[in-house]
Amino acid sequence: MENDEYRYLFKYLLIGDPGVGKSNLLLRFADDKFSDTYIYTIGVDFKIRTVSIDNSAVRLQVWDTAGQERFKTITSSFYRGSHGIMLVYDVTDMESFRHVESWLQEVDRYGGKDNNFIIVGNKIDMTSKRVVTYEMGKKYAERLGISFMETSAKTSTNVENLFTTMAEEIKSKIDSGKLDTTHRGGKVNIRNSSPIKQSPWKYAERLGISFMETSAKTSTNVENLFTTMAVEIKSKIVSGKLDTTHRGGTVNIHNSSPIKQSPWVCCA
Ligand SMILES: Nc1nc2c(ncn2[C@@H]2O[C@H](COP(=O)(O)OP(=O)(O)O)[C@@H](O)[C@H]2O)c(=O)[nH]1
Ligand SMILES: [Mg+2]
Repeated sequence: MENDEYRYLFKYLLIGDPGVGKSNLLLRFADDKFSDTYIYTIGVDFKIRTVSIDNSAVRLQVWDTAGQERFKTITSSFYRGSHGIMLVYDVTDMESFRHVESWLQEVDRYGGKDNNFIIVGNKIDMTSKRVVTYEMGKKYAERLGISFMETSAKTSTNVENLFTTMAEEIKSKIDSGKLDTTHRGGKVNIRNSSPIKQSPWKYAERLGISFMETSAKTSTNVENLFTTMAVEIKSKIVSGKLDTTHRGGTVNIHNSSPIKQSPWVCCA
């Protein structure tokens, strides 16, 4: 299902150490591809795929991050507006499993607590190199009350399941009123300010225009503002709604003859 009609839009984040397979999980899910080499993600990037959950179209906007090299530079704005976080480790790399805890602390610090979580042990196809057993991962997640799944981006094992299970969990929370998503994607949280009145949202909504409040001084929502706009533009391009063939370069003056004099010399 790749049409543009969708009832739900969920923002997922993929986090975890470098090399655990975050980008490949996303590549497998979004494009059904796998890359044998490390995929270089600069900062953050995302892909979109629409899936069907209980006969409802759910658009998943999945954000991929670069790991360690960006560790601690991923800020609250990245977590803001997200619904689900996939914390990935590599079952052949004990260190990446140990780091799950620091990633959870990191998420906590930046206010990503409201998210649905799942801990993901990836690369289970590499059976002879496995050092983190299923039981270790399962027990750890259970103790924290977090969902757990093992995957292989290479063989596709559980990848579809991973993304749709999380969507099911989020959707059922929304449907049962446990999760308010009204203002997700542009959630404003300005310290010491009085609650935002409904009106600006309503006004923008009535016009069908996106809306966000910011503070350049405190950085509130600034990152979010620019990336949300990028998301919207990119998804329009990806879905073919926006033709960018001639953007940014080609000049096309109807019925004009070629410029005869130097365009720089004018009006002397
Ligand atoms: N065998 C195997 N290799 C994988 C799997 N997922 C990723 N890799 C490999 O692990 C390396 C890092 O993958 P990448 O997706 O770039 O990791 P990221 O840094 O977490 O985004 C690459 O060489 C991938 O081919 C998997 O499920 N099985
Ligand atoms: Mg990556």
